[in-house]
Amino acid sequence: MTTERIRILDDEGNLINTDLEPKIPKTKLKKAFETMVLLRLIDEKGIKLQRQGKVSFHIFTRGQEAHVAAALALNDEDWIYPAYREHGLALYRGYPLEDLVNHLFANIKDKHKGRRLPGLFGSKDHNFVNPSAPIGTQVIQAAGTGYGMKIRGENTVSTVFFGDGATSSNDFHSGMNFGAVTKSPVIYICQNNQWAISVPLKYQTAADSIVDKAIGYGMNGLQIDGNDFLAFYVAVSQARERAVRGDGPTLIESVTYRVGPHTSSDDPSVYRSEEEVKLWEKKDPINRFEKYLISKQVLKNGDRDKLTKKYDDELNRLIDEAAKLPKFGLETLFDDVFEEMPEFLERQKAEILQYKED
Ligand SMILES: Cc1ncc(C[n+]2csc(CCOP(=O)(O)OP(=O)(O)O)c2C)c(N)n1
Ligand SMILES: [Mg+2]
Repeated sequence: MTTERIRILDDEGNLINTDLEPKIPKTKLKKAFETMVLLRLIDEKGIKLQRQGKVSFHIFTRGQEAHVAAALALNDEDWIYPAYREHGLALYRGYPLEDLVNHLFANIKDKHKGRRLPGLFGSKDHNFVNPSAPIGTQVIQAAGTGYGMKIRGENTVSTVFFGDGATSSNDFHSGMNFGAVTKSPVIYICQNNQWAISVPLKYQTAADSIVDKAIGYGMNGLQIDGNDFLAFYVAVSQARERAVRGDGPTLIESVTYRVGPHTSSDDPSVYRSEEEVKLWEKKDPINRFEKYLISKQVLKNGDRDKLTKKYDDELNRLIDEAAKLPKFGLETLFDDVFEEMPEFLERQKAEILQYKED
């Protein structure tokens, strides 16, 4: 069995479900659209910088930009455990673009001191937790955070994003079960983008759909068109209402597609067809949202080009500045681990510094 998929906009961006159409202030809609346009540009620039050897790695959000809707449906105090394609949530919450660019360059201003893969960033100020590289680990972390919120009687929720591939991990099971049994305020969002690098969805589950798993854990389940901004917003809003009411967690399956490669290290042409990608490009979340916003007079024809130009200029400026800055020295690898550095590390540090001088 599969729950009915929530869709409010059709593939072209026409409103097809007026009953479910959410009332969102125009300023928020506009800000969300701007964030999505910015994400697309970050992808375009990020991969070029990686190919030029200026940054070491790029991870794509292309095709999955509708996740920004979750930032509008949540409160800023709610915690977000991202996977690694949810940059839009941090940006919408005010994470400075300059910090993101410096992080991508792993330069001296990188808040993560060059120690994390570019794109795997977090921010304590924005309740946006550092992503974990091992797939799925954030699911159980988010469940624990939700349980903590419940014990403290806080009016907040813990939200976790993960991929279809992550549903095959042990942590998915533990995290889903723990959240459901403790009736904690957790929102589990599976970005089912059909692929886990080169492994297609059919090898992740024998179930008809990922949302069906909610039944087995005894929790609420919603399936949405994950390229439909409005459906994303409505599902997260509903899940949040339930969670803070004390009715427990929800699993949201967002059916979407990873239009870009897995990362800058991947070549998807060796395992999937061009036709499949083209089919999904027609369901582009930004185009659909733009059409809706024009119909609501939030945007005008031509506004997107102006926004793109504005962010293009801003990104170029930040990139130029970031590229000029030096990297953290090798010796900083030894910082922040022990309050007092053990003798064996002192020795290793001295050895490294010696090589550096050679
Ligand atoms: C435990 C673990 N196994 C394998 C990997 C290598 N790996 C990195 S991303 C990835 C695919 C994850 O797919 P999915 O959860 O669908 O997320 P997507 O990349 O599609 O957004 C894999 C297998 C890893 N990081 N951690
Ligand atoms: Mg996937």
